[in-house]
Amino acid sequence: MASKKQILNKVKILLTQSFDDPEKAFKFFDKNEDGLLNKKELKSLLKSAGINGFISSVAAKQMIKGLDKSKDKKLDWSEFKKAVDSLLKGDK
Ligand SMILES: [Ca+2]
Repeated sequence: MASKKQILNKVKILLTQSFDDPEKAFKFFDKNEDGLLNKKELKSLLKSAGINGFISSVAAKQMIKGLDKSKDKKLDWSEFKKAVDSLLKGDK
């Protein structure tokens, strides 16, 4: 099973190589344009990063659990940005 570090590294590669900035990535994966990334949208982000099937589902759940400060089971831009900022800085 892919470790959290490997998953985050794949997400980092996707964000830095496929998008000019994290906000564009956020908007791209926010398919229903409600300004939030739900589990399904996050899963498609993970799939684009090369994380498939069962793992993408588990990882999406974990990411929401860890990052969703407002407890609405979705990530808003500030929650997403905070995660991306620390990811790009290489923080744990
Ligand atoms: Ca959305």
